[in-house]
Amino acid sequence: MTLFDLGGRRALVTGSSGGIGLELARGLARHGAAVLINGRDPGKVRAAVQTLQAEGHEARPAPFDVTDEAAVNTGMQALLQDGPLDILVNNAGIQRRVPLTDVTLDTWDEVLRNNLTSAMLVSRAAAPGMIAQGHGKIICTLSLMSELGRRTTGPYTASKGGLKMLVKAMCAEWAEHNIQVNGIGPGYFETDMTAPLVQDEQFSGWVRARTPAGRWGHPRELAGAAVFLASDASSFVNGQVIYVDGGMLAVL
Ligand code: GCO
Ligand code: CA
Repeated sequence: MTLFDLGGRRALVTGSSGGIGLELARGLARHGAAVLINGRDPGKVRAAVQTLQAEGHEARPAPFDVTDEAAVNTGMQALLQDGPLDILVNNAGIQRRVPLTDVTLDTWDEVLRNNLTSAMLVSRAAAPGMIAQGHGKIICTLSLMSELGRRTTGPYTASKGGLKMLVKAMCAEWAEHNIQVNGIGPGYFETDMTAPLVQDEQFSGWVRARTPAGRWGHPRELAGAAVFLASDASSFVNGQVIYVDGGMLAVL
């Protein structure tokens, strides 16, 4: 039994029917966790579960809309029938690139609900069970935009900055119950969310030049930080962020 062993642990990863979320779920499952796959689209959730099961992992569907309070409470009550969660990864998020002078209130609300409010709703539902069992792990997917702004990403940047502070707020209230709450901050990774940027040769070239590692990250390179923060190896790490960005935030 290594420090990183997640055998016997149940992990919910929100927004995990694809992209970074699916890679995080795969990483936790590879270290023994039983993973619950979440997304708004039941079909995509089922497909992701089948993919992970075909790889020999323990995966089950938990489709519900993390932006809708009633859906979260219903969905969480259903999965909590089988007992408290050991691990929650608040990964769900969207990107809407628009100059702040053009942003509509609907778009602003949509981004904040998906990226920030969802984490509060799901964590608020998961925490009582974690408190009762005397342990829990909550991990939030942050971003470079938890630290730095970039033109046309105002709503997303504000949401990811807020999410970093929600990590610290949850740490403040739940650390005494042996719940560790931390963040993972991805740099530029090739996913559906960043596809338009990867295909833009000028932007992609900028990312490669601005990243000390000289390349885009691969989503599988995020799993290690998630396994560390989900395991006993991080039992005294709380309110922190691990940036997985090829050095981008460290170097001008
Ligand atoms: C953008 C990208 C970034 C990445 C990621 C970086 O428009 O610059 O979408 O926001 O998605 O969040 O950490
Ligand atoms: Ca348990």
